[in-house]
Amino acid sequence: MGRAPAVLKSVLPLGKSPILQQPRVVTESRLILQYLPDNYAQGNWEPINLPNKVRNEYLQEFANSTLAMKANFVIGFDIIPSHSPWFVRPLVSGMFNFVATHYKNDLVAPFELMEAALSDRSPWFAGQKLGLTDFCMSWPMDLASQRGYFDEK
Ligand SMILES: N[C@@H](CCC(=O)N[C@@H](CS)C(=O)NCC(=O)O)C(=O)O
Repeated sequence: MGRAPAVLKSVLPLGKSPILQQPRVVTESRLILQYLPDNYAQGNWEPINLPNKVRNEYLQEFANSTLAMKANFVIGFDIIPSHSPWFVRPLVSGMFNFVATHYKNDLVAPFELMEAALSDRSPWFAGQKLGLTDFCMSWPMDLASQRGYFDEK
């Protein structure tokens, strides 16, 4: 928090990134991700049939709410010890590593659901071809990957 350049506040009072500025201001990553294919992908990211459409709707919501929320919970507790003064760090680590581990375990079921969603027939989270859902998954999964919240093997 507080790391975004102050100039962003001139576009959006929250001063957060990402912000799409042209041809009009669009904020919130989910809306930006929707805006780009709606205006530039010429239907290429559209689900190819009803089952893929239903799957897309569900997994997009899952990525942006369930998965992102759980991943944010883990990182929220995970970084507290390294941001606390050195003299209380052992105590703080003892307390917050415990909570972070609890929330890391809470990610196991969502990861299993994601694993089960992929198959030879549906190799993308969007279904039979790449779509918006795959990009929505990328933020929480990048976070989880960089922080080592799952076994990539
Ligand atoms: N719900 C917003 C979240 C925006 C947000 O929290 N952005 C973070 C980066 S991912 C930020 O700008 N952090 C810098 C800061 O808070 O100063 C979205 O999805 O775009």
